[in-house]
Amino acid sequence: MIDVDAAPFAFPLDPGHVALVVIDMQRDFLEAGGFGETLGNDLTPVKEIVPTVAALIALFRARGWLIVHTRENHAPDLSDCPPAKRLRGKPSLRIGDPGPMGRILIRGEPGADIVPALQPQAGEIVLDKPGKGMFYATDIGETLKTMGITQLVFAGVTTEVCVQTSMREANDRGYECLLIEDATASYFPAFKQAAIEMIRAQGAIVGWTTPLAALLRALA
Ligand code: C5J
Repeated sequence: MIDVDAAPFAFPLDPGHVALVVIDMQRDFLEAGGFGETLGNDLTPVKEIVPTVAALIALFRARGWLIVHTRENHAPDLSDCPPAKRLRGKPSLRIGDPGPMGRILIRGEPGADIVPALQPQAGEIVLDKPGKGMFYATDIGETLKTMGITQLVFAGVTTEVCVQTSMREANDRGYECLLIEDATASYFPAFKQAAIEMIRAQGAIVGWTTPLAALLRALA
């Protein structure tokens, strides 16, 4: 075990059983004309973390540790998108509508792909998920179990929605979860901060949090 300086106390990283999960770093959430912007959000905070997420991915690649990239998206016929999700709110474009990067959040469309700077490499898992959480309607649980993964390090967007939901799902399934604070973002910085505090409250009730620098120091 390698002790990583984290909150609320050191995270005991197990090099043989850890994977990185990069949540939804997709063009639809980060780029102009995508779903995030159609909801009226300022993209600045989510774009800012790209270099830190790239450094985290490079760290895992250098050690040959598993990396999972998730993409929130839906089938072209929207059969996996409940009306309650598609019709919620007043976005200028709804899921499935044609936009400047193809149909919004539809599997295979340019906007649903991961941003160019964080493209997955061969051997890494790309997980398409129709929900906020990475375990809902996916087979990732079986895959991680087969690979002997017991710890998940989290990054990506947005902290309080798909990252936090996936961490909570993972925590309930028995994974030890570490969130890299500067490799995650929300359109609402206050929500990011609140999510970080909720995750690590009450003795790491959902998991641990730490900046990338602390993980780098521990693995140096
Ligand atoms: C949202 C996500 N915010 N990836 N998706 O709708 O957090």
